[in-house]
Amino acid sequence: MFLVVSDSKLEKIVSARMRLMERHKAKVETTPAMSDEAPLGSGPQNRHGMPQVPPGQTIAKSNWPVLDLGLKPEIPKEEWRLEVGGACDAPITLDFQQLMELPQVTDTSDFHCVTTWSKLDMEWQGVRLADVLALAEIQESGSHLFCSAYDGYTTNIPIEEALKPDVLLAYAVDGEPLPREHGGPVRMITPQLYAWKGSKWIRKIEILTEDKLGFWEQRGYSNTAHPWRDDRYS
Ligand SMILES: Nc1nc2c(c(=O)[nH]1)N[C@H]1C(S)=C(S)[C@@H](COP(=O)(O)O)O[C@H]1N2
Ligand SMILES: [Mo]
Repeated sequence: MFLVVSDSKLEKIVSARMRLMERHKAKVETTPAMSDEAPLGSGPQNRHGMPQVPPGQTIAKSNWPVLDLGLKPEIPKEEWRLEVGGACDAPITLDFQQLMELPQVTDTSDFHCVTTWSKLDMEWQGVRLADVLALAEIQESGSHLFCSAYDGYTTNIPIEEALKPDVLLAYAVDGEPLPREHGGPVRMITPQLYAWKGSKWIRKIEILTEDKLGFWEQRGYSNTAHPWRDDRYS
């Protein structure tokens, strides 16, 4: 069940993002190169005395912005499924109950949106993606993940990023079930990469033997997406 966004709405969202991308490129051209001693860290303990937020980001203080393609699929948690397949020996489909039977973690991390806001110290509850990938028994040749969501969104990351311990399939934040507008019942988070790499309403993870670009990556967003390197667009 993939939803489809209306073309005009999608076009508006994409063109706003494209204008932001052009603005950023213009700014970078007139700015001296930034040094790259930044840690790839998440959570306060990993900021290593660096500024609180990566270059070009500002802290979203009170509310948590909602960013997506405009559809907010409503998936009762009883109906939510995550398929994991592709280059693995034990493809699986997990339901919510099965997700809850895996080792549970609570982890505090930061959330950086490429549109320049960050939320700090978010307390997530979920399951490490690494544990789910281990269950699926990734083959040696598996090098990238291609994630798809119930709203039709897609995004890709290399396995090395996917295995980082703060990459979660999250179902609760700050002690509350993850609200639908933020990707509930279950979303992925990638605290060490810009937040677009984490699918809300995650539905499917394909393990690939070569990289394949997702929605924003096809539209000029950086494939690597490291916030501390101001690595926004390719
Ligand atoms: N399924 C889906 N996941 C998505 C998106 C989307 O449009 N659809 N947008 C991404 C972007 S650009 C960001 S910044 C974060 C925003 O998450 P939030 O709305 O909970 O703040 O979700 C990411 N994951
Ligand atoms: Mo974003």
